[in-house]
Amino acid sequence: MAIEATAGEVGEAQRRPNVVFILADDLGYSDLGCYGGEIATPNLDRLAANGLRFTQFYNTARCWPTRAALLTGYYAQQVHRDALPELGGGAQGQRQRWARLLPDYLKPLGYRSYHSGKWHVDGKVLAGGFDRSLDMRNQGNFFSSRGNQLDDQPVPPPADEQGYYATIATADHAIDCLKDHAANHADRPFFQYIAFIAPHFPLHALPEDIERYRDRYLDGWEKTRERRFARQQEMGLNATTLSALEPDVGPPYHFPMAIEKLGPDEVNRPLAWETLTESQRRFQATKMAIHAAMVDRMDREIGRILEQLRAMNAMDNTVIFFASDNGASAEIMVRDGGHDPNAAPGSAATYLSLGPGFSSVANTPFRKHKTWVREGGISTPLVVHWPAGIAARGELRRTPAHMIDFVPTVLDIVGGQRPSEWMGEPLPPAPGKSLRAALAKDVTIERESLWWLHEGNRAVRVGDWKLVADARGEWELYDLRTDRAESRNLAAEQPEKVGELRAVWERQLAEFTELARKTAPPPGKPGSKGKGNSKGKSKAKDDEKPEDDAKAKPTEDAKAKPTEDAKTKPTDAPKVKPTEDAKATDAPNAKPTDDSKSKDEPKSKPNTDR
Ligand SMILES: [Ca+2]
Repeated sequence: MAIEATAGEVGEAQRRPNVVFILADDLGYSDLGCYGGEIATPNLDRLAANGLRFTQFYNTARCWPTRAALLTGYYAQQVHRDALPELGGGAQGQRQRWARLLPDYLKPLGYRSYHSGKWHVDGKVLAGGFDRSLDMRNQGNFFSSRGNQLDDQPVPPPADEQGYYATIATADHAIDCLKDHAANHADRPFFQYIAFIAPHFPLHALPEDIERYRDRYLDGWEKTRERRFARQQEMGLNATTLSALEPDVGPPYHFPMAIEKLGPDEVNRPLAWETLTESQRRFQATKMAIHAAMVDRMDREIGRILEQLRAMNAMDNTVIFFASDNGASAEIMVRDGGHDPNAAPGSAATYLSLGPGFSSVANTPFRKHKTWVREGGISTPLVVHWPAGIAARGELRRTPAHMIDFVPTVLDIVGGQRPSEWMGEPLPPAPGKSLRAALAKDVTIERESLWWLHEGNRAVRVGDWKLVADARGEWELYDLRTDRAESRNLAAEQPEKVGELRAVWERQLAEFTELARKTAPPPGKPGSKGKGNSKGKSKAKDDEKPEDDAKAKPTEDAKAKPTEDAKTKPTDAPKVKPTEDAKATDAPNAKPTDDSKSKDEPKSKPNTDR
């Protein structure tokens, strides 16, 4: 579908800005220094100081729906990339032919497009309109390139992978694309999409990076959270209180075997730090040190990419965005290469996850984590830097905004537009809004609502009101002007407001279902090839291969992994015996937590996320 630019258009293109979107994986709202974190992120902080920070930018709470929303400009449910109650869809869903990615809209303006890092979109990268790609398919071991693809072709890993680290390799490829662009395509603008797999689990980091944070977190999650919140208050990020820790909210999926493998130092609830043993504290602080090291390293590598942009004299007229695909994760599991408790934490032979204690820190000041659509699951930093196009330096932008806004914002900035049809099929209206006005001034971008649904967790935001429910939970109402901590449920006091927002949520659901139904096979009939959703059993789809490739030694947990459609096919979900559940929470000093509470946690759900 390549539409080559004419010579005249290329001349025009020289004045169009380049666009770089840097996406982190499972990074929390407060992990960057410029959002209150103590992790050293000087490069991103500098971008923020010379640009903008959005305080209410949202993602979809999960990897693949966020990437779909980011690159298509549609809610993931509209393009089969997240499940609808009657239709399925999700990590294996395939976009409709009209659901193009941003590079296809930029190509007519002369843009070249480059991808480095995680993909997790359906289809091949180059078919999505990118000219070059490093597809970081090995997301189970940061120290091996095994399974990765260059321009959609497998590349055998070198015999000696000493010195390989995924975050560095991602930046290396991005820099290589930039150098190639400068050498061979300097007359054209570019769109660069850099999707780091950090700081997603497994917690793998370079020893020297971990060393800088080794003892930093020994005073625990409550104190670290309070310090982050205090810095956020100084910055004036949000008018809110600090949410209370929720000691009965653990990982969203239950893997009792993982807890067993990880040993008695693992703690799967954010219990009071003072109740943990010395050994548990050290173990938990070490996990956070590795998380910090992964973020710190990512920032250093971003620094190298920025250096390359400077060398090309491109910093001024390149719009750089930085965000995270979902909130930090409370998940705890062991898969891929498994976990050797005797290996150095953070090394390739270990498989650690942040877990709910320090994930609550990463998501300061908000509640809950990745997969939930509470503010902790769906809030991300958004840093925007563009010296030639943004006059403000170091300012905050308070308008609510969402990943669906990226495509319309870029098209507005570069003077492009979506075609009205693609190969004879009309493009349905897209829900996002251009944020261009908010780049100039701290204005609110008007819209009817923002909408969420993920694994039964659901929410809608209208103005400053948010209606939210955990899966199988009741609707709750919050006033986000003062309560992004979601601490004071106003549903009982304001039943009319609840009804109003609920109607908006349901109408959107009906609209998205109607659109998706046109292109999805009916439930239970997964036969329609190439247009299907996740209702089928086919696990060997492209976007699932990385797991298999990386799975040198499938662990028991990996084997027990429920399928993507566990929700609609309960029989596919592994049975979690109550006794195992109890065992999982039985870490020494950990007060047995009420597992019945996990009514708002999807049980034994898929972990196809990467
Ligand atoms: Ca993610």
